[in-house]
Amino acid sequence: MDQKILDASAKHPQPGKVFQYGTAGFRMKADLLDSVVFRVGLLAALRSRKLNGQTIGVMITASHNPPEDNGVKLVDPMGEMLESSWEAHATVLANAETDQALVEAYNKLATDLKVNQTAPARVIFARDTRASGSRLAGCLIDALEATGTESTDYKILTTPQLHYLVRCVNTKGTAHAYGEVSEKGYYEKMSAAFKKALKYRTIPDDAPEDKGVIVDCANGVGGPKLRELLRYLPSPQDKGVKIKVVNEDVHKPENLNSQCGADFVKTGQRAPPSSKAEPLERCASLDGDADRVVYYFTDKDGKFNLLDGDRIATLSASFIGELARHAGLAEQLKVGVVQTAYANGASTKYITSGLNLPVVCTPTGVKHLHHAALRFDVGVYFEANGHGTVVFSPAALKTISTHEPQSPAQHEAVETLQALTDLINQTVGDAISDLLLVEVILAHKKWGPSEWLHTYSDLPNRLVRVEVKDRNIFKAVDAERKLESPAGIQDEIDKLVGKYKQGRSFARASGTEDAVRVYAEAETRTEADDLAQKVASLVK
Ligand code: NG1
Ligand code: ZN
Repeated sequence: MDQKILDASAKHPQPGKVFQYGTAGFRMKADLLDSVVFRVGLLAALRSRKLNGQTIGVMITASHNPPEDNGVKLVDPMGEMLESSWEAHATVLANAETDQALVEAYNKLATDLKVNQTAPARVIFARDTRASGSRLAGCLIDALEATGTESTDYKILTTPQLHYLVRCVNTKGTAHAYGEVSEKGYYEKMSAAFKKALKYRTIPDDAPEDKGVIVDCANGVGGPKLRELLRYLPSPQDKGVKIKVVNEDVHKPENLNSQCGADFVKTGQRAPPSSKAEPLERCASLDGDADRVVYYFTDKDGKFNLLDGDRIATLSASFIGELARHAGLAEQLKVGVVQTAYANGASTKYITSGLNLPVVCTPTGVKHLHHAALRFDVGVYFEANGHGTVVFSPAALKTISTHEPQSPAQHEAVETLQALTDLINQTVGDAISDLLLVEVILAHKKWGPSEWLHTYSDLPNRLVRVEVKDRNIFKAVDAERKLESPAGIQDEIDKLVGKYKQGRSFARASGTEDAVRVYAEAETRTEADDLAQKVASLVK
C-alpha cells in the first residue's frame, strides 16, 4: 500500500501551507485543497478500518463561504461529526511536508491507533454545487483507490443528506435502521413524515388562504434538492403547504451565497435584495450546503424581522413539550434546550421562565451542542445562526413508539410525535428538515410569522469582528462566556457590562476566522452598540 499512496500523493503535493481541521473541517480557497482532500481520504480509510469497516462519510463543501472557497469534513458512522480526538490526526496528515513524510505519518497513525490494516474500509462521499467540487472529489478517489477502500460517489447532495445516508448504511438491517440508503429514500421518509405530522391540523372554514413560504436557497445545492422533495410532498390542496423556491440558480457558480442565503440574512439583518415577498409573507433562507435555515418577514410598516435559530428552538421546544403533555407523556419526555452564548438573552429567559424548560449553554460549534442535547429525553439545540436539530434519546423513541394512548386526543398527539421523530434529521442540523418542522408547527398553531415573533421580544444586540495581532492569547472558559486570559480583561468587561440595563457581553477567539468576536446585548439598540464598541476597544 505504501507505494500506492506514495505514487498517488505525488499527484497532489502539499502546497507548503499549514492546515487545521477546525469546527467545520478544513475550509479555504479551493485551489489550495487538493492535497488536503487526498489526505482526508487516507484518514477516512483508517477510520473505517479502525471501526471494523463501518462506513465513513466525506463531504466536500464550504457551506456559506464564497464560491471560490471549498472545504472537506468527515462524518462518523451514526451520521455524527468526526470524533474530536481524530481532528488532530487529520491535521497531522494534512501538514506532512513530503509524500514520504505523509506515508510515514499514515503508518504511524495506523500503529498508534492499532488499526487492522487488513480490515475492510468503506467510504461514501458527496459535494455541494461548487465548480471545484468534482476536481476535489477526484483527489479523494485517488486516496480511496490507493488504500483499497470500497466507495460510493453520491455526486451532489446537501451536507445533511450525506449524514442521513451514512447513518442509513451503518444501521441497515438492524433494529435501528434509519431509512433507505438512497437519496430517494431521504425524500420518501421526509415526505411521509411531513404528511403524517400534518394529519391532525385543522383549517377553519373562514381561514384566509395561506400564501405559504418562500425559500431562498442561496443559489446552492438546497435549490435542486428542495425542488426534488416537492415532487414527493402533498400539494396545498391535499393538506400540504405551498413552498416557493427562489435563488436556485446552480449553473452560475459565482452566484452561490451572493446577496442571498442564511448567512447573508442573519449577518446583515436584512432580506436578500432580490426578495419580492409581500408584508407578513413567510420567508426562509438556507445556506450553501443546506444545513442552516433562518426565517424572516417584513411587517405592515415595512420593518424587517428575523426569526433565527433561537426562534426555531423555542418554537420546537414549546410544540414538542405541548405534544408530550397532550400525549400523557410529560413525565417520560423531558424536553431541554441547548444554546451557545450567542443566543439572545430574551430567548433564554423565555425558555426558562415562559416555557419552564431547562437550558444548557455550550461552547460554539454544533458538535458541542449535539452532545449536550443527547443528555435530555428530547434535546432541542440550535445555534443562533440557524444550525440545529432535535434529538430524541433511544428511551424516548421507544416510549413514543410503544405508548398506548388513553383517549383520541392522546392518540393524535402520539401520532404527531411519532411523525416528528422521522421528520427531524437526528444526525445533524438539516435546513430542509427544519423548514418542514417549522411549517408543521405553524400550521398546527395557526400562526403566521408575526404571532411567532410575538412570543417574546429579542434584546437589541451587536456582533463585532475584531482583528487582533494574535487571537490565540484569548482563552475562554465557562462555555466561552468569560475570558481567562489575557489576565484582568474579564474584570474590565464585567465593569462595562454593569453600566448597562440588561447588559451582557463576551469576547472569544473565532474558531473559523483569524479574529476575535465580541457580542453585546442591552435594553436599547444604542446601548447594545455602545457596549459592543467599548468591549471591542478593550480587546484590540
Ligand atoms: P466561529 O468563527 O468560531 O465564531 C462560526 C459561527 C458558529 C459556527 C461555526 C462553524 C457565529 C458567531 N459563529 O464560528 O456559530 O456555525 O462558524 O461554521 O455565528
Ligand atoms: Zn452550512
